[in-house]
Amino acid sequence: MNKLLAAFAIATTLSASLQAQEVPQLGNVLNREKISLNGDWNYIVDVQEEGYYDYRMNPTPWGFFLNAKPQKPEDLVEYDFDKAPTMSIPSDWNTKDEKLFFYEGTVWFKKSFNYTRKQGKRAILYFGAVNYEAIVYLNGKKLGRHEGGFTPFNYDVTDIIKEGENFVIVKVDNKRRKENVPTQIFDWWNYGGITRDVYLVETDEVYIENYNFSLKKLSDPKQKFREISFSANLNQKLENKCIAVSIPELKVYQSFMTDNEGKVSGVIKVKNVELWSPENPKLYAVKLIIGGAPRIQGEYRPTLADEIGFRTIETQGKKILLNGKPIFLRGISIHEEKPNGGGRANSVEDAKQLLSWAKELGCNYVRLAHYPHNEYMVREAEREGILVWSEIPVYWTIAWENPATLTNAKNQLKDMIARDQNRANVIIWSIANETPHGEAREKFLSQLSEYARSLDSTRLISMAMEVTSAANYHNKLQDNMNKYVDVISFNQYIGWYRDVDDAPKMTWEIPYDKPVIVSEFGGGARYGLHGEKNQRWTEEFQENLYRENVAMLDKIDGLAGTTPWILKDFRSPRRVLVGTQDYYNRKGLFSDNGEKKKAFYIMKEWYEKKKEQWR
Ligand code: GCB
Repeated sequence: MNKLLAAFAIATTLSASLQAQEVPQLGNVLNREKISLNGDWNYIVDVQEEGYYDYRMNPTPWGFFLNAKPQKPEDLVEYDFDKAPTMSIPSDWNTKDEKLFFYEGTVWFKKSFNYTRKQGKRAILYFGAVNYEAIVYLNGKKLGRHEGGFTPFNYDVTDIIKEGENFVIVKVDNKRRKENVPTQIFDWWNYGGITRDVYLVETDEVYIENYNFSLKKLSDPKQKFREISFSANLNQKLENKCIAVSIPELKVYQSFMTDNEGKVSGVIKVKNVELWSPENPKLYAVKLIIGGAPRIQGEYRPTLADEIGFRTIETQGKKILLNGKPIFLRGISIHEEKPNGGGRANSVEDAKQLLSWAKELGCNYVRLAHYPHNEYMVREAEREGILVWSEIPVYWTIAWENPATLTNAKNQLKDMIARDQNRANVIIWSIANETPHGEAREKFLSQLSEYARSLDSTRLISMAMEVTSAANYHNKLQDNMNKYVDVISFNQYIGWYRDVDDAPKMTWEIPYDKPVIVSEFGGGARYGLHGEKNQRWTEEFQENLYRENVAMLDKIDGLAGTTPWILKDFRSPRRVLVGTQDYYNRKGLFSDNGEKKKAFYIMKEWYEKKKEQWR
């Protein structure tokens, strides 16, 4: 046996006794004690997955995850992470390395770091998102595989992390596949990589995994106090542990005892609570304390802090009620792309810039399309009083009949909800976009919507549908999925993909007693290209399309909101028209460099009117 093989044998025997495991998502990671593993990671582009499969396509025990080094001069090791280039993480590889602009395949990433063990602490390796598939290793030991490019996942590595130097290796694969979620084709850039933050979270042995606060609807208008449902769970099934909730501004200090599942739930009564709304995005400082208040001054009690807003959301006939009052959602659709140029947005600054444009447009609401965006975006929107529609990438023609595809979609839904369940601004979970009618789709989506409701019964469920019949300028929405949603949403492209100049003639029939959101409309324009209003790609064409569309939307009965497509031009491999598109979908109200197109002002004016009408 050569030395490498011997080392591998020892490593595997040793590791057999040591455990690392995927654990349920940690809620509120941003406010936990943690070490950032962001920064420079070495990377190796591996087109044929040489680092994973041998030449017979069997997984190789000699994979790159070992981070092997030659031990003696004659040893053959055909890779070396330490000689490989570095990429700053989080990022997408497409805009970080020009050779990888169109790349779809495997890239290996490695980060070495020093760790000092702390008595009584657990170490949890957390990834905000990796697109699309991640296989993660710590010190050569596999932690697990995660699928889905926009949701967090984490592994408890307490037993295998070492004092001193450690290395994490991630095999990232963004190949598109028919059975994936999203499926093989979609109209946005398939940015690959470790696209969100990586942390080593340090928790206590017993910690709060996740928790939920939600304001109950008023049961009696004369009620003097409000009720907040609260629940939380520990990482272990420990009975009779105390979890206290403190909300000083509301004079709340309340203790709950865990059941034999390590869970607590109950009701907190509050007086004079200021409700969260776009006009007053009030957040309360909240603390969760394991063990309750220290009886002895200075005694350690594990504490998790958050800022929580309280509001209710519901529908009544064709109205959406926020805090019991009808609201019109003045929205805009947004892709998770940096405000200037392309590339995945991944920072607070990106979120602030994108949201400031939405605000300038007059928005109180955004559709975060077509997948869960990063947590900074949702939290920043919450601080700024912007409501959110959040969705999973069940987009176009998913493999409806494949059980693994449904499981994958459910996991993404569960993880999206787990992360953002305490954000007051998130009001709608959307489970699909523009999916083709048929029995298999109905079975799939009905299960998904029931699952969403079982995870969160306090928010609205929707999906972006399509107009199914349009004869003699009469548009009728007919979709069997109507019974599974609270809000009827649909995309329509009158004036762009169909019926140019016919918007004024259109009539609408949406035969459901539910609020209506037009989740997309719009058309393309190249910023700075001017001409007649009937000339495609000019700003004037887009401006006219918006003018006609908003006039038409005013005729839709039950219209409760709109999210035109889209805030900013975004990269898409489907948009190949040279000189005009250049791999950008040009439907933005802003160009890819953040310049306003003329249509922006049409939309802004209409939203000013809506604001007045719905005051
Ligand atoms: C749609 C899709 C969106 C596309 C858009 C377009 O209906 O939902 O993802 O980007 O149309 O520009 O065609």
